[in-house]
Amino acid sequence: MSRIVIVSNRTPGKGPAAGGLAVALRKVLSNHEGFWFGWSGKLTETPSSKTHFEDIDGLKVAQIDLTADDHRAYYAGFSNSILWPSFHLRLDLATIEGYWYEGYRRVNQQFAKALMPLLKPDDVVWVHDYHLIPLASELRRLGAKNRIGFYLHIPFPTADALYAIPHHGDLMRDLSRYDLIGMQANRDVAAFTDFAEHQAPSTFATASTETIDFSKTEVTAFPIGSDPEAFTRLSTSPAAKKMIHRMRRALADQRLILGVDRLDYSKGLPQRIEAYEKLLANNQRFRRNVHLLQVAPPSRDSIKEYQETSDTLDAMAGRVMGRFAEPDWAPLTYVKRAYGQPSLAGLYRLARVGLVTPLRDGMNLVAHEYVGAQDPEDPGVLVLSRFAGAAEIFPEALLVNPFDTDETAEALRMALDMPLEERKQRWQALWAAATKHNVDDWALSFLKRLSPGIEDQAQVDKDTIYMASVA
Ligand code: ADQ
Repeated sequence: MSRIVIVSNRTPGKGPAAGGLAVALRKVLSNHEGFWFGWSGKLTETPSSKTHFEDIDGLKVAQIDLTADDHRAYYAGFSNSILWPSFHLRLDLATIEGYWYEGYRRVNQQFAKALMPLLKPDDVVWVHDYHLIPLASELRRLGAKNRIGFYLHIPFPTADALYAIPHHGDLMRDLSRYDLIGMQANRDVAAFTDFAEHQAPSTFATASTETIDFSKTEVTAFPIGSDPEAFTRLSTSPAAKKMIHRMRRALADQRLILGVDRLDYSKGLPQRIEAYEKLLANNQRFRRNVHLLQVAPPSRDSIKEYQETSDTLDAMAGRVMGRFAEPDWAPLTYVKRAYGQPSLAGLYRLARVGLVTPLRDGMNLVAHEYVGAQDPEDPGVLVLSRFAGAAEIFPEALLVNPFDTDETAEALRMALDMPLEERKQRWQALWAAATKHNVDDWALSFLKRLSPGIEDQAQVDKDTIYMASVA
């Protein structure tokens, strides 16, 4: 029976998994033989070829350490200062340092060298995200004949943004060494296909580029989701109720508009605050009876562009406070710490408006989680960027162009004024889409496409569980 090997930049840690994705992938590995491979989180002075094995609550994990220099070039450098901004179409925020690519390549080679001896010939390997694009090439170079799949958790760039990435030809050739590539949305498959079909040579290429053969690689959208039923349960858990109680005491009869994001320039936070400012400026009647809560814990804060986004947000939140606050009313709260899923579920459930307005995003799981946590008898309204992958499956949200803050302000007004019947109708459609695209089915459908034998295994697992439960 094939084993499943999941590879990602970081492996899950001890304690409860932080997100639906980690939970779903852990579930895959509890139903199948296999292990999770990735970086340990430890930095060493000199390169080490040792792999550490650990059993974390029944999950088999294999980890390697990286040197601080390699990690900087691979993670903060090439992955998050070149690939992340370019894939999100923020070329203005990309910083290009030539040597980062060498570090990125070296780390992928180190991953391959450590993983290769652990692989059996019929193992199915599932690689996650932009940090590890070259991994299949490096494994194949060492002789791997396994089925290898790649899932991209961020959007795929348009061709001209792709051409701005150093070594984009190598990266695309690397992608052609996978058997299956999963994208977040149809939009991303279209962008990939556009490159694959035209393959215009880079303006800066010194030699004419050889056409890349994508004929052995299947590229398909596998829209990721959350576990909406788990969020329904979480939203009435004791921790959620405690959060709701705390918030109700603070809000009294103010309606809550909620944003929940990692602090990242792709999430459109300054534009969101500007839209809220316009809502208050244009509609005096909302003053004193709405409140915006933005939860945005810092991420990747060693990167300058992330610090600048944080400073911009501080200044904007201060401006809105200065313009509208009264001694007994604050228009917004901006919280820079992360909350666990039960507390988040409480906030989602309480919020009349879920404001999810990234400038560009893969899927965006906060949108799914917000839908999952609503009270079916009194659901809130999702205001969603049309540039999030989620817009493809949630047309019943109020879709906005996040760059147009007048439009977002108007959507906020509509959401706050929306009658209960319309809120229910829209939410029912969103709920149906969120459950259809749940994260467990997402993981299985990717694996079944990568290796059709997996389906039988899943069925065997279900039968075994059934037989065990009736025995
Ligand atoms: P992220 O950019 O991290 O994910 P998102 O999908 O919105 O963004 O959230 C991922 C998880 O982080 C969710 O479970 C959410 O609850 C949690 N999270 C976000 N903000 C939080 C906060 N302030 N406090 C606590 N938890 C928070 C990337 C891509 C997405 C893609 C996912 C999965 O950017 O587009 O959908 O991976 O593929």
